[in-house]
Order: sequence, then structure tokens, then C-alpha cells
Amino acid sequence: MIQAVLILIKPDGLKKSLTGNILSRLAETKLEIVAAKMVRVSEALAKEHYRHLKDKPFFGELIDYLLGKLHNRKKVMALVYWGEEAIKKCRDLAGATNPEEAEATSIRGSYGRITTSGLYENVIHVSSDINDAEREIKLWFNPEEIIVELYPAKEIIAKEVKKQIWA
Ligand code: IDP
Ligand code: MG
Repeated sequence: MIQAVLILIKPDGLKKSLTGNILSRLAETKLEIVAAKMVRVSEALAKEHYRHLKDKPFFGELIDYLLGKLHNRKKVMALVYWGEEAIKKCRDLAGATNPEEAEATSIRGSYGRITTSGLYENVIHVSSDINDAEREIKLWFNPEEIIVELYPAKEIIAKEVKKQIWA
């Protein structure tokens, strides 16, 4: 089944200069990158992204982590990979959520750690199923930022939208 999956290189991955290593590992999947950008994450975006964990004791720290407050790197890299069994291929490569339990050769097993306060710093996010992938991709990207039509979109004439253009 052809699928799309959201990948985030989290602030620890960026701080540790792991972007190249992570993208090289993901290239093993032979999937196609159909969207990529650097994002300054807002608190609203972080909380919406991790809304399924809002009752967990580590939620506050997890939001600070995604916001880059723990690494002094206020950005993440967001990508969409696309192709046959994209979610399973990327999650297998990423490894288990707990970096201590992740297979040693997986991305999280190689580069992740558990902080002294107990948060799993596991360098990347990978959507867990097709429903999460659709929800997350629509949260992080606009249709025109993705070079294939993943989900139905429509055109509107937006009036009085404040945005930056080149001066
Ligand atoms: P996933 O990232 O493998 O899909 P989720 O359960 O969706 O795992 O959790 C999202 C993120 O929250 C994890 O990647 C990790 O950074 C953090 N996290 C999840 N479970 C725990 C936990 O039990 N302790 C500490 N941090 C956790
Ligand atoms: Mg998840």
C-alpha cells in the first residue's frame, strides 16, 4: 500500500548535527521525499501534535523538548516520505520509542538517550499509522508545500491574509 508518513528531526537531532546521518539512513527505504522544511514550532502546534499524550506526566517536558527549549535549538526539520509501506519502513528504521529498548542499529538506538528526568530524547518522530500520518501531515504542511496530491485539497481566494513577501 502506498502511504505517506511525517518525519520530524527533533531538536536533539539537529543539535547533535545528525540531519545528514538520519537522512542517509532513511534513504535506505528508497522512499521519495515529497515535502521538506525547517519549522519554528509554536506551542499550539507542539500541543496539537502530541495531543494524545496530554495526560502523561512527561507531557510538559515533551512540549518543551519539541519547542527546542531543552536544546537551545528552536526548530525542527519536517519531511514527508512517500511510497510503498512507508510507515512501517520508517518506523522500523527509527526503532522503539524508548531509545534504550530500540535496536542498537536503529536511528533511535544509535543516537537517542533518556534524560536524567526520564524523557525519551529519541531524535526523530515518525507517524504511527495512516490516520496519524494524515492528521500530522495536514497539521505541519499546507497542500502547496507537498509536491504530490496526497489528500483532497481545494482552492480558495483568501482575502486580507497577512503574509510576508519579498521586499
Ligand atoms: P513514538 O514517538 O514512538 O510514536 P509516542 O508514544 O507517540 O511514541 O510518544 C511520543 C514521544 O513522547 C516519544 O517519541 C518520546 O519522545 C516521548 N515519550 C513517549 N513515551 C514516553 C515515556 O514513557 N517516558 C518519557 N518520554 C516518552
Ligand atoms: Mg507517536
